[in-house]
Amino acid sequence: MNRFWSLLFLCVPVLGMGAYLASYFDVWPMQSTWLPENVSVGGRTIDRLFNLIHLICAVIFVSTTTVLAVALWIYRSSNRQRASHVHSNTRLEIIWSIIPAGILIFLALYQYESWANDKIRRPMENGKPKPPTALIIAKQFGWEVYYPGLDGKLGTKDDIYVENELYVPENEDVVLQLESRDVIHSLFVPVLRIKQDIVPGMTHYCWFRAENADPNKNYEIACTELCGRGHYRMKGWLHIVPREQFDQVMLELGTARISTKLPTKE
Ligand SMILES: [Cu+2]
Repeated sequence: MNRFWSLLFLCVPVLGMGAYLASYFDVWPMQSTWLPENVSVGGRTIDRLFNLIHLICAVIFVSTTTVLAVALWIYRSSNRQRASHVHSNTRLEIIWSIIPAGILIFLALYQYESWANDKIRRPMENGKPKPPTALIIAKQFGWEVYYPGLDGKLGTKDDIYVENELYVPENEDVVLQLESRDVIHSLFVPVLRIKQDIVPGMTHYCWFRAENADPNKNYEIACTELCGRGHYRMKGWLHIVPREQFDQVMLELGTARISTKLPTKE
């Protein structure tokens, strides 16, 4: 019976590793459970970081649970060995403090550039921060999307307004201005590896450069902040299209503009 428990503990790293590898290599029964498709330049770095952190966790997880299973096997009660009580081991404590600290410091430095590019260094245009391609106002429960009209400026009368449909040009730096009408929401676009909280009263910016996207596909935009009863249906669609198509869509939306009966930005 004692062996049963050691083997049961050994199942944890074995099954855990099996699931991890099957998911990573897209093998049955874990197909399509790894990361969703990525269509952003910055997303490549984020995926690399994610995979690295996952690998470090996997190594630590497998080694600690294997040691546990082996200890259970060797020191099972039928061996009738008396347990020896050990009080503190300074060298061990120093080792298990230094290794995690080293890993954390390494990760902090390794991700530095990616964080700076995604959160701090906003794309520039003619020496100035690039103006937003669209303003997104989150509300219970949807996304109001505003594009600058012909004057190229947001917050003016000719703004183009659509609900839950975000069009962006491919292979260009895109800046989004994010605001909220009511409570805290969070813009999540899995294929762009973007997630940004939106706090009422604050203006946030996020940016990305989309590549290798399918112009005929609708990519999901979700809210990842539990923002009320209708949170589950707070969904929008991202369309990544070539520049000419983007201009065409803007022209069509501008012509069919219905902003007179819709709220303009206050
Ligand atoms: Cu929300």
